[in-house]
Amino acid sequence: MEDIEFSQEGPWLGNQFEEDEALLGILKSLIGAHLAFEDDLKAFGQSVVGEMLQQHFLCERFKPELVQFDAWGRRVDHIVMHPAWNFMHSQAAREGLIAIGYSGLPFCRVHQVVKLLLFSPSSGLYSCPLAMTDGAVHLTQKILANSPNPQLQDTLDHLLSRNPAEFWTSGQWMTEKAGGSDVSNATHTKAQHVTGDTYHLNGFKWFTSAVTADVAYTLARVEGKVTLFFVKLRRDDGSLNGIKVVRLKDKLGTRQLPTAELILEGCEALRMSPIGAGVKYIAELMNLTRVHNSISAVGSMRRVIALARDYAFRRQAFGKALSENPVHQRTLASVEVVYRGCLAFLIYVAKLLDEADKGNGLSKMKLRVLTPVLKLYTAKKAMEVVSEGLELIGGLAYMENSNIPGYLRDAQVLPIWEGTTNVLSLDLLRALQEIGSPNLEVFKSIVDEFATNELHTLLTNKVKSLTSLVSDRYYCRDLAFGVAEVTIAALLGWHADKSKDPVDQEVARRWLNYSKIQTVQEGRSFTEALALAGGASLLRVRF
Ligand code: UCC
Repeated sequence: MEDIEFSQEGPWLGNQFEEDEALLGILKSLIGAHLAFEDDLKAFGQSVVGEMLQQHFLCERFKPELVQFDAWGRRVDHIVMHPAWNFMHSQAAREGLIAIGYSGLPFCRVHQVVKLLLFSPSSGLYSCPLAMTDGAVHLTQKILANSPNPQLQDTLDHLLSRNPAEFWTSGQWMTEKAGGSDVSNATHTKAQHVTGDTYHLNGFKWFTSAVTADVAYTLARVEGKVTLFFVKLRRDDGSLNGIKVVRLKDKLGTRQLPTAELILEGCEALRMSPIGAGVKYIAELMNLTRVHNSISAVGSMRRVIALARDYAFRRQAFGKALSENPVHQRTLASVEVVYRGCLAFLIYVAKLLDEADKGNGLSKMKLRVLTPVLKLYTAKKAMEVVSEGLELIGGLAYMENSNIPGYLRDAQVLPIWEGTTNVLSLDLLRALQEIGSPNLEVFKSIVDEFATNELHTLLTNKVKSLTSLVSDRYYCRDLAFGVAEVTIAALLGWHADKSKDPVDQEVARRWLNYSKIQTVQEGRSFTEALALAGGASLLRVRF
C-alpha cells in the first residue's frame, strides 16, 4: 500500500537570475561590479518562472494549425496559434527584448542578451521570431544608414516598439527546396522588376517562419544573381501579399513554431541590396541570429541544470538524497563546468556586440570570427548537457507530462538551423581570411588579453598547434572546436583570477581537463559546491 501511495516530488524553480551565481559572477567580471540593469534582471528572473512558464508549456502542447480554406471555399491560409503565443508576443514587447539592445545605454547588448537568456527556456520558442527580428533590426539600420526609406523606417519603429499592439516581428526566408546551406546555388526564386525598387517574387520557400510575422527578408534572383528583398506579408486589407502556405512542417522538435512551406506568386517586394549582393547583405542578419542560437543553447543548459540540481534534493535513492551521492554530485558538477564555460563565452560575445555597435573596429573583427565558433560550439554542448540533465533526473524527465522532453527535442535543432557545424567551421576559415588573420593572430590576441602566467604559455602553444589546421578545410571542424576551447579557457582563467573565488578557480582548472588542453588534478573538495551551488530552490515555483 505504501508503494501505491508514494508520489515523487518534482523539481521546483526559483528566481532564474538570483539563483545563478555563475551568471552574476561573470557579468561582474566582464562589465564591472555595478550592474545598472541588475534590478530589471532580478524582476525578470522571477517572471520567467511565473505565469510565463505555464504559457510556455501551452505553446508546446497546442501546436500551430493551418486553415487553408474557409467554409465557402475561399483560400485564407490562416495559421491558428494558441493564445499563449500572443502572450509571449506581448511579454517580448513590454520587456523590451528587442528594444533594449538598441537603447544606446552602456552594455545594452549584454542586458538584452541576459534577458533573452532568462526568457528563452520559458518562451514557448518565441525566442525564434525574436532572433530573426533582432537580426532584421540590425540589417534594417545598416540599410537605412545608406539610403533613407520611409517604409523601412516605419518598419524599424515597429520592430523596436515596446507596445504589444505595435510591435512587429520579422521572418528570414533563405532556404529553398534545393538546400539550406548552399544558399547561393539553392536560391531559385525569381524577381521580376515592376518599377523603381519594387519587384514581384515567384518561387518556393521551403523552410520559413511562416506568415505569423509581419515582415521578412528574403533572397531572389535578379538577372540571375542572388539579391536581398524586403517583404511585407500582408496588404492593407489584411490579405496575404502573393503568398500561399503549402503546409506546416512536421518536425522532431520546435513544434511550437509555425514553420511553413510558402509559394510566392507575384509577392510584392522591395530590393534592398545591389544586384548579386544578397548573401553578403543577409549575412548581417544571420550573424545575429547565430548569437541568438547560442543564447537558446546556453539557456537550455541552464534550465535543465537548475531542474536537475533542485531535484537532487527531493529524490531519495539508495537510502539518501541524490544530492548526497558522490557520483551524482560529480556528474552535476561536470555539466555545470560546461555551462559556465559556454556562458562566459556568450557574455564575452555580447560585450563585443556592444563594442561593435559603438563602432569599435577590433571588436567587430573578433565578433566576426567568434560568432560562428560560439554558435557551433554551444549548440553541440547544449545537446550534451541537456541530454545529461534529463538522465540526472531519470525516467520521469522522459515523460511528456513532466514538460522536460521538449528541451531535448528543441536542442537538436540548434546545431542544424542557422548553419550546421560544418558550414560554420568553413565560415570560420572565411572569416579568418576576411579579417586578415590567416595564422590565428586574432586568437593569439584574445589569449594575450585574458590569459596570465602559465596559462598564457599553455594557451599560446595550443593556438600555435591549431595554426597548422587553418590551411586544410578537411580539419576546419577540429580547428573550430579547438579555438572555442582555448577562448573559453582564457576567459575562465581570467575570471577566476579576478573574482578570487575558489569555485571559479576550480571551474577554470576542470575546463582544462574537460577540453583536454591539459590534464590537471581535480579538486574533489569542490565537487559539492559546484554541483549544488544555491541548494534547493528557495523562492520556489513548481515546474
Ligand atoms: O532561416 C533559417 C531558420 C530560421 C529560424 C531562425 C532561428 C534562429 C535561432 C533561434 C533561437 C531559438 S535557417 C537557414 C539559415 N541558413 C544559413 O544559416 C545558411 C548557411 N549557409 C552559409 O552560411 C553559407 O556559408 C553561405 C550561404 C554564406 C555560403 O554562400 P556563398 O554564396 O557560397 O558564400 P560566399 O561566396 O563565400 O560569400 C558571399 C559573400 C562574401 O562577401 P564578398 O562578396 O564581399 O566576398 C562573404 O564574405 O558573403 C560574405 N559572407 C559573410 N559575411 C558570407 N557569410 C558571411 C558571414 N557569416 N558574415 C559576413
